[in-house]
Amino acid sequence: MKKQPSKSSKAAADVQETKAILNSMEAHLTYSISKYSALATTHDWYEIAARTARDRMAERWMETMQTYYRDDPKRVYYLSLEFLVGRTFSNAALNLELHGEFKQALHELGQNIEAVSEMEFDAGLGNGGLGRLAACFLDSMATLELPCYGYGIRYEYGMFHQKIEDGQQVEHPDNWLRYGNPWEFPRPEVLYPVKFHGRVVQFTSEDGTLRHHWVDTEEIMAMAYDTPVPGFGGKTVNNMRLWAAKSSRDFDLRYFNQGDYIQAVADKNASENLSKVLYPNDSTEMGKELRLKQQYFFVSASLQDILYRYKKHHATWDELPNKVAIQLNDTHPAISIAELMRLLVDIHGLGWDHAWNLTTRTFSYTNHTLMPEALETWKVSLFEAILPRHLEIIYAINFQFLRQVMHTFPGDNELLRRMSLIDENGDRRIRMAHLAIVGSHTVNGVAQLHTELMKSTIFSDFNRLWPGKILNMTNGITPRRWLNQANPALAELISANIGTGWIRNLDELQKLRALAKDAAFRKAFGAVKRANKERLAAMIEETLHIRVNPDSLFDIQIKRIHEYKRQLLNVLHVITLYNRIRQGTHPNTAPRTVIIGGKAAPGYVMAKRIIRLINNVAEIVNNDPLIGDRLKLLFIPNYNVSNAERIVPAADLSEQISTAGTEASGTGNMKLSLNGALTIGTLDGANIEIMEEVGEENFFLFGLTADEVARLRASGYNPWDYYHGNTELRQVLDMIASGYFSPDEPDRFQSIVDALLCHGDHYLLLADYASYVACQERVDALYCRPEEWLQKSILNVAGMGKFSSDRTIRQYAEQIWHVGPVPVC
Ligand code: 26V
Repeated sequence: MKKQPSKSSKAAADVQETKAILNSMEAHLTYSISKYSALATTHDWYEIAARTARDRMAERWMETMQTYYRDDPKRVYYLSLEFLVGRTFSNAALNLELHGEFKQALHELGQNIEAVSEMEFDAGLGNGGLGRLAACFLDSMATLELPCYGYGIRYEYGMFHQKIEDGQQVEHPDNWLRYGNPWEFPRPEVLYPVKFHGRVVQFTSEDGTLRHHWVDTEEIMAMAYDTPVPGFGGKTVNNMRLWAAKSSRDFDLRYFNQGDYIQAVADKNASENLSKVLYPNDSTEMGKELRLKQQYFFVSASLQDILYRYKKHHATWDELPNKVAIQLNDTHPAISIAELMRLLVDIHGLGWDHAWNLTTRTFSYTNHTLMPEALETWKVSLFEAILPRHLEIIYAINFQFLRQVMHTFPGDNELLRRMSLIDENGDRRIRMAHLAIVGSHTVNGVAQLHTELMKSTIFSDFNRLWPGKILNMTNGITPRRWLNQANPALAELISANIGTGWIRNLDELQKLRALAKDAAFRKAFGAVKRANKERLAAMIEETLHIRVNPDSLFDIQIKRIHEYKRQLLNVLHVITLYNRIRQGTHPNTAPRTVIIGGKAAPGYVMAKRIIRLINNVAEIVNNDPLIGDRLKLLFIPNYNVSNAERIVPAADLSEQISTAGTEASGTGNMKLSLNGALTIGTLDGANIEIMEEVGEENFFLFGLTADEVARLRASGYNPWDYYHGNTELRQVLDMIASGYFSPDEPDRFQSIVDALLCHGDHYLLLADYASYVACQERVDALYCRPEEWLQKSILNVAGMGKFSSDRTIRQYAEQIWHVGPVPVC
């Protein structure tokens, strides 16, 4: 094992820098907080440290913006309803390569950097994978020096705070701005009006063309809040611009002069509700008016801002696609396509065909799910009431599009019905995915399998019409947050052995392959994992008052709770182990700690029931004297980005067990493997590519393939066959149904068993059960051979180079956006 001093070595703080940081912090104590240090709370110290870090980004941020303004490169706008950023302080300090200095300066002030960092509220402005991906992308775009902007909504309340009461999820509001947010810069002067409702009047202009006016509208103002996004090394600092709704009443004195002052102020609050809360749903479309208004609100403000910036440099619109690339993060911002058409045609007077040409060369769209129930549609009637002009524009786009389909595939009315932007079955609905595809030049999936399935199933007609339009961009994660920040001890060990190049170029982790054979390295690697497990055990003891054994196998499933992700299959395995231990049929293998974390959408009854089942099973298992330390089951409440940073580094086993063909990519799978967990997984999403990279021998594969799933479903799947054919499975299901885990209410979980046995087991848990349990036996056996386990664990880390979001973003930049780095000088 080589030892080599590393630049990022957190121990070696630069004395000069430390002094400067110390001075800034003392100045902020006086001038920002105005307290004597004896009175300053830990939260005050956080505020002081954050402002000091922010000051260090400000100059580069301004220089970055100035460079973009001066050079006018093609810019990328990432439009997303969600940015799941988490905490910023440690990330900023690390990306500025000043973490050691902050730690030392805080130490000299009598503060501990970890305790100070913990004061920060997560910016939980997202549900799960899609929102976190957007945050990883911002980090990579800045690190790669790309001229990119994130646009979204500044929700006053982010993802709800999950508490577990009586085993059940209870949602509490996430008032994350309660103590202010030192990272954001309000821009009260960056303000755009956004219209809703009203009606459309047609008129003929002087040159004889038919024009449209959208009149009698209600207006809400969008105000910008900017947050700096530092790349690693801190040279480029990009901007994330989030919009907050402000009442237009504030800007229009007439309302206050008309007499009903109280009503005027009350109305003002109503319009400001628009950016109040994030919709905590990521599975089923709910078609709510407020959600549609949120989408249009942020789309309209963002497009006005983008066009304003374009206009500063250009007299005509012809260069728009050469200067502006807009990425639609799922269909949530897809109304952009109709809005850009409206702005170009109605406001700026371009002809329809010209505007359509510019629009379709500007947009590209990422799909994140194949689940039919998550594909967005809007009732035509609702849409018409809120955005009447956009509905007309969508009809016009559809008319032209269907004419093209008809021309290419004459006489196929069924095809027209399937491809139309309007679903005419039942209540008429607008298919936002179809609008996004038709209005974009490129569409992408987020993992190879997902992209292939998009092409062969949900979007097969579009793939036939426009072969080559659908590309794959396999997801990635930022190694800055998910290794350098979350797992400082492992980052340190890796840097000491292969240098720090991996932070920018994750492929360098390959160099660890040789070290997997090095006993001394393995020992050091094992010690890091062990320390991370102790840290997590301490957190668990503090929050759940349960003591777990850090020597046990930490078996971890952290993600949103959803039937397709099959947390229930995990529970079936836990109960199987429980029975085996009690019956004395479990070989005397490694003790296990099964940890599950995740939020259920508040209205998703089955997901909430599964959480309750996990907690009820945990109650029985954890308190059974026959089980002792051999098995523990824990549900970690309020899984979020900062909890993930604690949990991920401590994992031995990563559960990626979705029904093949359902998980578009997964990114938690990447985070866990990057931190040395071995994966037990199906051939689904990015698991397939992870297995290719780390080697089949270092991956626990089980279950049906996506093809087999499709065939089994088509041939008439009968869950009862598996129930009758497997004694252990039958015992497990009977226990759940009989109330073994809910003695106070024996039929509490009947509906869960019914979903499996009587309602078709849509996600084929029973079909995969035997294969899963057998695979878990292989996991157990390997865990009892620690040297081999460690070797495979190291090989997992070594194989993760591909899954850096830097690679993903480079592919988007080259193949979709056609932009290159713009170094800031
Ligand atoms: C859908 C909906 C539906 C209606 C209401 C609000 C709402 C909000 C978000 C979503 C998106 C669900 C799609 C999603 O999060 N997909 C995940 O994307 C990850 C990043 O590409 C990917 O790794 C996960 O596999 C995929 O489930």
